[in-house]
Amino acid sequence: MQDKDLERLPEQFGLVSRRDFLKFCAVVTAGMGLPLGAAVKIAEAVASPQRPPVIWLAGQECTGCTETLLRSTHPTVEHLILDLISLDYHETLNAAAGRQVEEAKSKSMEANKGKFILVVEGAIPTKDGGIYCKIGGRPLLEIVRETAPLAAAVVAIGSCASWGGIPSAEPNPTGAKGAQDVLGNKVKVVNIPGCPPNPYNFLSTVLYLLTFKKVPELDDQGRPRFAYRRLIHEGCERRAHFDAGRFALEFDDEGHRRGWCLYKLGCKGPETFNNCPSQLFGDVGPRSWPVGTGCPCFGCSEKGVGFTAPIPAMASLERYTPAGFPKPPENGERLGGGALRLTPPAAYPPIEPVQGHGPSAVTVAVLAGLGGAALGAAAVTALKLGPKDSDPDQGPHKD
Ligand code: FSX
Ligand code: SF4
Ligand code: F3S
Repeated sequence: MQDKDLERLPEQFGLVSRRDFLKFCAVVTAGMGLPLGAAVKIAEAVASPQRPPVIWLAGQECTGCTETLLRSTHPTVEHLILDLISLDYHETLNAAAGRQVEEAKSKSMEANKGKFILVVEGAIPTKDGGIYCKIGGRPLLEIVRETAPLAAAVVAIGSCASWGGIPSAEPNPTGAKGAQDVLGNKVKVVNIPGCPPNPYNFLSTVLYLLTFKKVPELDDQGRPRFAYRRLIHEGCERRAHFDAGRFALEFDDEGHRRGWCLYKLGCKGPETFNNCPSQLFGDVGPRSWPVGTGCPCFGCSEKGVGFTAPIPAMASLERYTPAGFPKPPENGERLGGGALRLTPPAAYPPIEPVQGHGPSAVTVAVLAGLGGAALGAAAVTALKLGPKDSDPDQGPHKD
């Protein structure tokens, strides 16, 4: 970065110094896979006196998405967010309330038609005309459908807004859906799933929108590729234990205390796309993410996994990494050499050792009959000889 680049920028970005802000921009730039020179472009876009207006709508949610932005530090994401955008409407953060704030929203939408960013937080109930979530007496469904076409970009923050999240879990009594589902194909929504999502993924997306005036490259679920292109399992610090067959089998057992792989406790890292292992949470250093603290990933950001798959269920190992292979082959064949290998190398034992099926009850009965034993005794024998539960704790790599 040249000195002349620095001189073009203000010394302070709100409460954040120029030096800290540029460092932050360099990290964000690298995280998005952009060349380092883009950091200055981002900083310039943020320094622009024209702060883009943001309308932030909230539906069925726990406000964790807003909280995650407000609780970050180094540099304080909330200051950056609040300094670089003009937050014209946010039900949790607005000082005003009621009719006054609804009027302010209408005015901002009118004055900034085609220029504002619409952020949707929370799911949108669609059953019975959307009456299960009303703002200012009107269903959120109606408000989202009326606001989105006027926006320059629509960002769904959190799993609820991206694909329904918790409110859409079975039996989904309110018909909760994500923003893209209720808007159809006319409006493209950028999804930042996670419950809550990582604030840096949101901030990076906003910075990209502001700097390049277009949405970042998205995957087939509308997620920015820079944040969701890899499975958690690919970057997990416990991956070596998975490969070597070392698993925690119970919370607080020896394997758990030693930091072994959480797959057998239901970790959904092998089927969840997100950058949690590298982006981390809360700016408090290494291991500050669910698996790092000993808690299996439950797939909070992945549609069809989080709030859907049973928490103790073992994850499917059949996902493909999109790195180099955006989609698996149509015919269901396995991908070739470049595909991610989710199962351990052949040198190690398989995750679930192949078991013999054991003798069938009929075979045992015949054998028992031949030996002159009664059929009841044969059934008892069959139970004793039946397939054993695998006992992974006895694996060859237990030390
Ligand atoms: Fe959902 Fe966000 Fe989870 Fe909560 O608002 S993604 S329930 S963290 O807060 O929408
Ligand atoms: Fe990490 Fe979970 Fe994969 Fe184990 S299964 S390596 S804990 S992501
Ligand atoms: Fe969610 Fe799993 Fe990351 S539970 S926060 S996607 S580690």
